[in-house]
Amino acid sequence: MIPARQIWPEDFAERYRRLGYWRGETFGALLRARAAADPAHLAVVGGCDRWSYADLDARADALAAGFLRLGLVPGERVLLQLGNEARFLSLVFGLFRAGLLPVFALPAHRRTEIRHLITRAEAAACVVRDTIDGFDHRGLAREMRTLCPGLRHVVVAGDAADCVPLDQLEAEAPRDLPERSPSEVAFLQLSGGSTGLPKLIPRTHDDYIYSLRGSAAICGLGRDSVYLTALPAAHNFPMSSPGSLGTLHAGGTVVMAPSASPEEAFALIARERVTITGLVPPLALLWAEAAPGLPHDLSSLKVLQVGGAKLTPAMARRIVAAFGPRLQQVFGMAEGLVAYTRLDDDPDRVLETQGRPISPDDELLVVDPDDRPVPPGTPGALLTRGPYTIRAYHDDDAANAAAFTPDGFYRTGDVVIMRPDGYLSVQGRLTDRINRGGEKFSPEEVEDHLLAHPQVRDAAVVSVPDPVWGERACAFVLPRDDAPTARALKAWLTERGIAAFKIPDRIVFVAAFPETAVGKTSRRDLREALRKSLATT
Ligand code: OOB
Repeated sequence: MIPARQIWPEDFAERYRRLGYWRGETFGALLRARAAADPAHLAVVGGCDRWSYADLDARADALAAGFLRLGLVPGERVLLQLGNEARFLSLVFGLFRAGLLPVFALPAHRRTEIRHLITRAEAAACVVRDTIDGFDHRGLAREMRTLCPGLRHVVVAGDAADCVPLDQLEAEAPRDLPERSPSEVAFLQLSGGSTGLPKLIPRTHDDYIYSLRGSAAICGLGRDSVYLTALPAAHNFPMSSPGSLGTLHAGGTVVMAPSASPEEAFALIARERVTITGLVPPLALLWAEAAPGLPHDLSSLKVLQVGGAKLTPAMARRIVAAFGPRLQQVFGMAEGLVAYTRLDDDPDRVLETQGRPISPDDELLVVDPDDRPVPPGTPGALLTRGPYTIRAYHDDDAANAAAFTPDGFYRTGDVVIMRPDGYLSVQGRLTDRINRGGEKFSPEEVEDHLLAHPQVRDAAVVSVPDPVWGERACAFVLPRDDAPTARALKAWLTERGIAAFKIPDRIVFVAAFPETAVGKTSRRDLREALRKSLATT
């Protein structure tokens, strides 16, 4: 097994410690301290579960013992695929305490993604909810047992059938466990994927806890804060910006929303007096449209965060019109860097920018294609390094060579303008990665699946602008003699076992690719020409 590591050069690590960013705290100790200080305070609400800090702490202890009893050893990886439920948090802390590394799959992931993640992470176990929204995750996990020989245990929340019931692990008596090291990797998060399937992002206790502390302070979180997890709990934004973990860090309450529909989420906001939540732009627009027509009292909501994809000023105005001046823009990435507009920023910054970074020690460079800084106010590629931005992906030399400069800056792939006041305005991206309302994937991946279809001669997947989603995917398909139907191709992609958000919204059959692209070898140029052809039709 390849150990998961994240290494900053010693002089940087020393500086981050000296400046008090890395305080030598672990997740296990963090929860223990909160539970000791405020045992009866409500930590998590999810479905029928209402757990105090003492409950969450005890459940994490039992789970840590339960996983070790299964025979897992510290350092091993455990894939999680759960809905938004209280158990997500007891599992995460249980794994942290046992020194096992969660790998954060999304509920939308299917066979292709899950197999890739288990294989790349060398996961020894997975924990899944039996079914989510009618999809049988237990069945998928069982299939993985035969496909991935290293996967020794399938643990199921709910109806476990022949798998290990999560209840069994929760019933384990706690045992004394060695404290983990704060500089070790706590978990593997997923990248938004520039090419191919998601890369694995090793984050340490020290670096991630710093980002939680910084985020919680920027968002004004404290004991009385109530955070609603409306986006998938495993995503980095609702987990840490400040998200569920930032809220627990601040001693507040996390409410897990099983659905982000306005009806259900608004009812939870009203019932639990939610003070803050984070949404992607299409969801924020949906909420803004629904709010006037629904009776719920949303007055407790002090901060409405929007991030994950670009929020245009016009969209931002619509959200402010519906929810009042409590909008906060968040621009971040699972690799590290997170920028926020501040709660006391003037409307210009809140509507027009994607904020400024958490840390004074976040180094940001805006550069031209030769990595030379561009003049202020000019768009350029954003490079960053800092106390909570990774220096390497897990076990991926080729990706690391492409994604990091020799002096350790992460190439975000985002094109930004840095304003004189230090605030960022996101302009677009360097790569062809598609961002469909915050859900990212690479066109290559979908093209490969299309090309595997016997009636497809060639295919190119491009992003097209969309007023709600920001971007949607359109597939241009050059069929063989007997062209398939669009419906058949979409069904094919579903059968290939990929997340539904990757299935192109539109499929256009063409007899030839555009003249301008003929002879061009780069897929990027071809996609660009096709995108243009769509704009002129
Ligand atoms: C968040 O994380 P990821 O890893 O799913 O995606 C990161 C990418 C960024 O590189 C950028 O391309 C895009 O998502 N993005 C935005 C954005 N926020 C993220 N693009 C434009 N405007 C924004 N506000 O998406 C994420 C992680 C932590 C906090 C917030 C978002």
